[in-house]
Amino acid sequence: MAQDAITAVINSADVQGKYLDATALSKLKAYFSSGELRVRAATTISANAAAIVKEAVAKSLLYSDITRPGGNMYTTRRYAACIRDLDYYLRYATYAMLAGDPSILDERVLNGLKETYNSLGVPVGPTVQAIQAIKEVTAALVGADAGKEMGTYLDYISSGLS
Ligand SMILES: CCC1=C(C)/C(=C/C2=NC(=C\c3[nH]c(/C=C4\NC(=O)[C@H](C)[C@H]4CC)c(C)c3CCC(=O)O)/C(CCC(=O)O)=C2C)NC1=O
Repeated sequence: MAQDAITAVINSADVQGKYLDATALSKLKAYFSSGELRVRAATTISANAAAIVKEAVAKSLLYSDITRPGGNMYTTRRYAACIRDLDYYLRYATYAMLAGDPSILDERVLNGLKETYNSLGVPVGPTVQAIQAIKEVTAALVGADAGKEMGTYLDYISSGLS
């Protein structure tokens, strides 16, 4: 089950049958105090999602061999599938950023993804490059603090694919 920063600390205290300790409480405090930042970043990202992906693709994949005959992004169908995948990564990273927890990424994005990519010949290296470009474009848009937070979850997807 996907969880969030709150259920994560509660579950781990409950396993021990204890109240939240100082570490758990300070984790929660950090999560609550960054709440407005998270919501503001999510609002900006959702209003600019298509532009973020487009700019990230321009920075990373466009005009490379991958978009030419023989490349995995060649043909409109595959190009569109790639853009759609990047859109998923941005959207689910935004959910995880709001939740303050990466488990939703394991559950809904990374589960079986590597196998799917391998069987379709979708190259992981360029996919990770595009995700890293999304990270840069997003940080430029939402600012350093929220950008760093988003970066955590975009990196989580990158490592899950590699
Ligand atoms: C929400 C969770 C979720 C994810 C993550 C997801 C990914 C996903 N990407 C796919 C395909 C694909 N993914 C790509 C992506 C790329 N090719 C490249 O060269 C680029 C580097 C890269 C974009 C960055 C392409 C081109 C295909 C189509 C491959 C094919 O059918 O030949 C497929 C196979 C089925 C399909 O074509 O729709 C899945 C399941 N689906 C999901 O439901």
